[in-house]
Amino acid sequence: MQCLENRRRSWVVLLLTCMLVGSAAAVAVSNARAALPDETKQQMDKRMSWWREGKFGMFIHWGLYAIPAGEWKGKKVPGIGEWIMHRGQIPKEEYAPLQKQFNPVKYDARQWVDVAKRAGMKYIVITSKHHDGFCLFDSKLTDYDMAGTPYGRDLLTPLAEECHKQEIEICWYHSIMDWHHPDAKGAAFPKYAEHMRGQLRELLTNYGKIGVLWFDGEWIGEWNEQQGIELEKYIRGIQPQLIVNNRVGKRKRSPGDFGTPEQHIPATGMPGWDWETCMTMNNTWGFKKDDHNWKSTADLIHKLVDIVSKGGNFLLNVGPTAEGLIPQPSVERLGEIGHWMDTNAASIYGTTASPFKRLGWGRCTKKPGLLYLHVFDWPGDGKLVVPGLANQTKKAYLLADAQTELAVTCSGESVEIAVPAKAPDPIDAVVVLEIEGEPDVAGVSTAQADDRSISLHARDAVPHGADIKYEQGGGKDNIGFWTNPEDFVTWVLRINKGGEFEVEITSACPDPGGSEYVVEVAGQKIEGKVEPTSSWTAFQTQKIGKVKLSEDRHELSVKAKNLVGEGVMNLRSIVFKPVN
Ligand code: FHN
Repeated sequence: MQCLENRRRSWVVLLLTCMLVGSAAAVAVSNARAALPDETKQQMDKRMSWWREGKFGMFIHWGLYAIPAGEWKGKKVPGIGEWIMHRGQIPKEEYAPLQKQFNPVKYDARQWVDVAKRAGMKYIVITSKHHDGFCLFDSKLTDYDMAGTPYGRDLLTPLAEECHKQEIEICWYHSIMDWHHPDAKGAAFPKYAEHMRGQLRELLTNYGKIGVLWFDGEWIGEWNEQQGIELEKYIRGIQPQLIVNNRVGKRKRSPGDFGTPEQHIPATGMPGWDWETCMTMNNTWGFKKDDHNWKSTADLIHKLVDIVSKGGNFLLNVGPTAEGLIPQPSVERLGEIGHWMDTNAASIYGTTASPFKRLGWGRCTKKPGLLYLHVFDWPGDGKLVVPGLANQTKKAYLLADAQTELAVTCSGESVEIAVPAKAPDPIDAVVVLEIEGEPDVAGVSTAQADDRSISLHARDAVPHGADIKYEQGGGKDNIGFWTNPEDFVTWVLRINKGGEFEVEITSACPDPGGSEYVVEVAGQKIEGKVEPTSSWTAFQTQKIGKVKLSEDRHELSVKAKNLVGEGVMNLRSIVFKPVN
């Protein structure tokens, strides 16, 4: 069954081809990481395959900071638990003796790996050394490690052994910044860098195959991109299959294999490159006894699905106690996520990003010939509407009940799936839609309202360029980071009732404003100049001209003619209001 008429489809295919060729070219230019000198794309794809397939990992922040657990000398220390030495302004000579108290007698690596595996996590990233410089392993290069604790044993060895046994990838977090080592700042830094390379050699030699080296603390002035490139080369010389995050450098597209947005999900993902959102389950990475602000299981599942639907991985954190226990609220949530994964793992592992810009009721992930429709808001009328899908559809069914086919019909340019009255899963029920060929989504950003007006919103736009992107939160809900006048943005709109329209633009731009731009649609151009407002979040609406639109699909572009100041503008929306 197919909903979109052939004529429209061929036009859409032509339009999309132009856009994809254009954007692919842009992506190819702007997203290519500095390829490793001796690695082809095929080799990198093979090296990244388990990580791209696995999607979901456990982050573990554990160390001496779990002992004070957010309190020092009877006073609560604000902020994230693993930063207590810094936030509490605790001198090294007062903090280091915590080593003599660290005795995680309840640590059970097998139980930790069981918890991760139960949740459906495919890899574990643990802090081998955080900013405080304390090593969770037995290092020959320092006494500030586990050998000097009452526990006396390397904590990473049993975890690595259990991960290898249970076929979970074991990965190391390692902080470049080090508050303890005497050479880790200023002119002595090269000496520290040599020490760090030595410890990385220990971590990549003594524990078997390692999946990822997850660097952090790269922001210090003593560290630069060239050092990152050299360090990446050094560690790959020890374990060539290693995957490395982009904090080996300065959190850019390279060096490193993947981007690391932290505590947030990029609104449109990070098209064209691998990326992983890392996130706490409460508000702290390292254990704090008074942080009970746990995210709900539903929220965590929605975050996992949202991330995967945008092409990313989810690294979800646990902060074990000083005794070696993963907090019970974390264990409970991970068990509930695992229960959801028992039914729905196929819609997560090995999937790729959604072909849809936005779905009002949820998200979509995909595999060849399969769309996994993640329904967060179950339709009350029993009709699940999939907008603008031009593919021939084969059949639909609940992932939880593949034996029962669901009726699929056309409704305008949308596919409608008849679903049960009650959601099979209150958090995220997955409907599978089998389609012919690659997803061919009409790419219509927005349709005409009943009053014939059309509102083009930033979240539905297609940004073109390395920096321009949709941003939200903190008063922003707009196309932003428009710092390169070569970058531009497009929408695709569908006009069912043609005519003449007045065009209004809503934007924000602090003084001086003044960048000039061109709005082009249906062969007509409107030139405009950005009016300054009081800030990047102080939006105002301006009438900028009139256009005539026929009943068809149209692509609209907004391009800068020049750049005055830091950015062209923050663009929130373009609205077409019918004239008379
Ligand atoms: O400063 C660290 C912080 O303690 C934590 O480890 C996070 C996790 O990604 N990384 C740094 C902040 O970006």
